[in-house]
This record gives sequence, structure tokens and C-alpha cells, in this order.
Amino acid sequence: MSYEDYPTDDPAVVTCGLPYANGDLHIGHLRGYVSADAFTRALRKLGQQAVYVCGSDMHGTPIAVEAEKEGVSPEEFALRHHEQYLETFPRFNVDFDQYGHTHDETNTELTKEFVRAWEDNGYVHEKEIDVAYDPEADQWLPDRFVEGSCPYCGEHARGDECDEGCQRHLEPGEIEDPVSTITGNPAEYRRREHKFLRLSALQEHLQGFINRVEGTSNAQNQPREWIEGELQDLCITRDMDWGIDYPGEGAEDLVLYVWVDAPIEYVSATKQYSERTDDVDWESVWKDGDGEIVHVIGRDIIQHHTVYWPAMLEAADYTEPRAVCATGFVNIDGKGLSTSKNRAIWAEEYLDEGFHPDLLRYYMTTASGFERDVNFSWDRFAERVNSELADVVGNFVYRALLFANRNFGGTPEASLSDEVETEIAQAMDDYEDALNDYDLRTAGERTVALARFGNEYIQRNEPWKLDDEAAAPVIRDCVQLVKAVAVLLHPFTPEKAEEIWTQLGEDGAAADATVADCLQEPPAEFGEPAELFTKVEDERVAELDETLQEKIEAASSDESDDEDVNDDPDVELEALADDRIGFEEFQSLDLRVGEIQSAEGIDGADDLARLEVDIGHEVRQIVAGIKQLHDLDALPGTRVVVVANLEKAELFGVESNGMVLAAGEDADLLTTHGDSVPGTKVR
Ligand code: B3M
Ligand code: ZN
Repeated sequence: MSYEDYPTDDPAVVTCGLPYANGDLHIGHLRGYVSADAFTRALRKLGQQAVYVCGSDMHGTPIAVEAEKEGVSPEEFALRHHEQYLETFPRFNVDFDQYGHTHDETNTELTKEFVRAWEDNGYVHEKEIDVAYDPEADQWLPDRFVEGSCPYCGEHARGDECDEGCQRHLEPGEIEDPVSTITGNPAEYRRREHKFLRLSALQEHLQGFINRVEGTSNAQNQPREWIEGELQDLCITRDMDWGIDYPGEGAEDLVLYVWVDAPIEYVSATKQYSERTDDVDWESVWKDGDGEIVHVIGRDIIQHHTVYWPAMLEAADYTEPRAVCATGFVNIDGKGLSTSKNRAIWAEEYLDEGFHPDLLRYYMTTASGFERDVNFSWDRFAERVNSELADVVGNFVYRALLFANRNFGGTPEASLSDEVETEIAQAMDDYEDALNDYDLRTAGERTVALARFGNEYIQRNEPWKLDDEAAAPVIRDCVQLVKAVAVLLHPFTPEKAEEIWTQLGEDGAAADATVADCLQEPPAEFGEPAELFTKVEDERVAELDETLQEKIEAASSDESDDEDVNDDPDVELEALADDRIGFEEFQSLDLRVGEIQSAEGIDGADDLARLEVDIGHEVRQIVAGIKQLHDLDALPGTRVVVVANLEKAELFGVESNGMVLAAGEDADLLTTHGDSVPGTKVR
């Protein structure tokens, strides 16, 4: 089945993974919320009705553990953070149509309805399982109250997720060598009855779903191995007080697992929006499939959104999402963002530096689109603001509007040239295609390319050398280009686009303009423009870098640094080979530049990782013995050298279609020095 292109006649409901209401927001969070916000706005540009809904995730141990540390009730703790998010999001122009929370009445009731429907449809069963227990604290230890090692990859894992290793969801009782996070004592496993959702009965449905779902390739591909193997039923209850009470029989002292009520908030928020506005009929979207449901999430919760969530929906007779877009991670100066190491840029901190929110929005959405990892550095931030926003967009808009205002008091009377009309029409088409591919990055780049064209156009035609009559058509073209840039740029930098709109003397808002307006005539009169962007100076970058380094050092001064630098001078070098080979023999190797797209450990194999490597012509699955030697999460985006014509092999049941070159015992990956694109032949 394939979906109709956007814009469709049904409303789109775009959601973003709910933030746990347990801390401050940083750019790692903002990346997701801003991307989904930009995507919603961009859909509207195509003429698609689109609403953007979300809410705070109030339940579960991520809240309970932190509230306990502070000695306040989970409710008070979560509500405080929820209120803070309500203030912070709009400051980044993240404009939710509805932002609720999972503890509100709508979600509590709807969650109970879901569970009752699962029971009625025969999807719930009860089973006795091992649950971690702390005898000293005399308490059950759900999720983050227990830590230990992951049974799949052996990494340190906490509660219900292997967040430092293979990223798998862990069921109660699965974690090995459990330790209580309350007392630090080893935990015991005790038998206990819990409720389960029969995922095993939904396997076929899920296999169909994964072939239908649109979105980013990581979300379409990663789940395949999970749903091809035998599906474990999902434990949907927990021994806790904080959460939504289990509504059915025989579980009065249990609450629902946080991952039950959290995604249901997507539906609840849509319902609240429907009740408030009448714009969208939430039931026809969520139950009848008359809507385009798009989930934007972090790539660490792909399993929840492509396996558990579609199963939960199907078991309650709801429809399935059209698309799942999973964002990559955010790195700071090339290293993983870490709140514990304070290697992070906090939302407040960014604004306190006095930067406009749209600059960060632009950086986060166009550097990476949804899927790629974003590497943030102040240096790159300055470079992109200066060379793209200021030099290309800002410069073109200012030059064009200033000339138009000074010489003509607005848009000169002349007709639009074929060249410019074609260029704008092409940009509109490309933009629409990119959004239909969920490719936010290309949509952004295409917009900047249009402004770049504008700069070249004005430069090539030199209107300042012409008299007014001859200059009029050139400037007419330029003003049209400015208008098109304002429309297309709006999803990425909404406030800046509104500024352009006002400078153009347009009525109404850039927010309400659609791509079709790119070719509508701009106003005959407008005033003198003002510069849109201020450049970030080198000294400022140096100061910002220093501040970042200082806070990272301050955070690490009380922790020993366990990242040891390998500068061992005693490596024993292997002897050089005696036998020479001919050039032809060398040439028989088809060596290519590749880019790692994903990397994950192979279950049961100590050293092996499964890589997906883009080699230009295709994406190859390659097995490499690097599992213990690299931080697999940090690998996506890394350029490598691939032996593309090596015979296929099977390792641990996984096919390896090529080999990645690496040096020495540490499997130091060979990478490229310049910018050779994937697929480039290595000679
Ligand atoms: N609250 C945050 C996370 O695991 C979690 C998302 C829920 S989405 C329904 O990224
Ligand atoms: Zn693991």
C-alpha cells in the first residue's frame, strides 16, 4: 500500500515524543520538537491541514526516582517541570496546537478505555514472573529502581532499557545481577503476577505495518529483526503507586507501565484539540484512518513506536500511524551530548547568550533533517549563521528590498521574467517532493539555494548600472524571489520569515502563506528594509567555547575521567610483507568510501557489530568485529573505507556484504581526510 502524496484531504496530526517532566530542556530535546514543528509548518505550506500535538510524560520511574531524590511528591515534581516546558517551547517558536500531559483526566480516562478494549478483545493475559525486590527497603523495584547488566549485550543497563548498550527495551526480570538503586544492595527476584499485552498475537499485523509505514529509513528498517523473531508479550503493569491505576480485575495494587499511557497522550491531545476547536475530528483520524498521523521521535525509542505502539492501537481497534520519523543523536563538539558531564547546551543558556531562537532552529533542522546525527559546535553555528543566513538569505533580502524601496517605493511595475518564474516554480516542486520524502534538510537547503540564486541574479544583472526603466524588471524579479524565500523559509525560521513578510508590506502573516503564494504578486509599496541577521564574531565563538569547556571541566572534576587516551608507544609492529603484488592485483579490489548509517551489536556475539553502510550505489549490511572497541552509537555519520567486492559471508547468522577497513588491535577505522562522497572509488 502506498499513501497519497501530501497535501491530502484529511488532516495531518504530527506528534513529537513526549518529554519526561523531570528536568531542564537542552538542545538534544529541542532538535526533535523543532524538527516536528518545522515539518508541521512545512506541511501547511503545501496546503495540508496539519496540527501539532504533544504533552509532558508525567509517570513512570523517570519521574518517581527524581522526585524521591528531591523529597517531593511525583505529582508536584512533574507538574513543575510541565509548567516550565509550557514556557520554554514557545520561546523557540515551537508552537503546539495542543500540549497536554499524561496525568490529566483526558489521558487517564482514555488510557483506561484502551486497556478495557484490549481485555475485551482478548489481548490481555496474566502471568507470574520474576520481579526485582529490595528486602531492606521492603519494596518492589520497577524499571529505574533497578540496575544491572543487559542480558543481550552485557552492557550496564538500567531498569527497562539498555540505554548504554544495545538500546533494547528490557522486560521486568530480564536484567542480570540486579542491584537496587534505593539501597545499593543486590536485589532479589521474587515471583509476582503481572498483566501482559499479547504482542505474539499481533505479529502478522506488525509485519504488515512495517512494510506500510513511511518516514525515515532507520524507523522502517531497525524493527525488522525484532518483529521477525518471536515476539515477547509486553508487561503492562508495575508495582508502584505513581501512575494510572490498572482498570481491570485482579490488579488493584498495580499501575500501568508508563509506556502504556505515554503514547496514548498523542490521541488524548488530539481529542482535547478537537473538543477545543472543532477543527479536527479526533475519532475519524485515530479510529477510522481519515488522517495522516506522523510521529517524530528519538531513534532510541523506535521499538516503542514501531512495535509496541502499533500493537496497542490495533488491539484497541484504532488505526496505525502513516509515518515514523526517528531523529539521530546530538553531539557537542563531536562527542555525545551528556547531561551528567554537562556537555550540553541548555535551552535557557542559549537564549541567555542573546541569540535569536530561529538561528538554532535553522541549524538543528537543516544540518541534519530528521535522521542524521547533528554535531553542534559554536564554531559551526557561527559559520552557518554567517555564511548561510547572513551572507546568503539576509544579504539578498536586504539588497533587493533596499533597491526596490529606494528606486521604486516598492515592487516596480514590470512583469516577472520566465527565468525567475521557472526557478521559483522548480523550488516549489523540489520543496514539495522533499517533504513527501520526510526530508526536511533538502527542503531547507532548497530554500537557501533560491536565495543564493537571487544573489547571483542581482549580481549578474547589475541593476545599479541601469536606468530605472531597465532596472525595473530585474528588481521585480528580485522582489518575487524575496517573497518566495520568505514563504519557504518560514517553517525553519518563523519569526525571521515574518520580518521579511512585514518588510515586503504584505498583509496577513507568512505563517498563513502557502507555496502557491511564492508566485503571487508582491505589494506595490513598502518601506525601507532592515538587516535580518547579525553575524557571530570569532571572539564570541572563542568565549562561548571557553564557557562550554569550563562547565564540562567543572562537572568532571569530581568524577574520574575514564576515557583513557591510547598513546601507548610500545605497540609491536608486524613485519612488512616480503611479497610484492602488481598494480592490477591491487586494482582488483573495489575499495569505496562509505558512510556508516547505523551500528548495533549482534546478540550473542561478543565482538561483532552489524553496520549499515551507505556506499553511494546502495546501503550495505556489513558485519565488523568492533563491538567492544567502539562506541557504536557514535559511529553513524563516520566515513569509512569499504572493500565492496569481497565475497559475502555469514557471521553469527548475519550476512556480511563487504568489509570495513580498520587498523590494528583497536580496529581503528580508516576514514577520509576530505569530503569524498559515499561511493567514491579509493585508488
Ligand atoms: N517520555 C522520552 C523518551 O524515552 C519518553 C517518550 C515517550 S513518547 C510516547 O525519549
Ligand atoms: Zn543491551
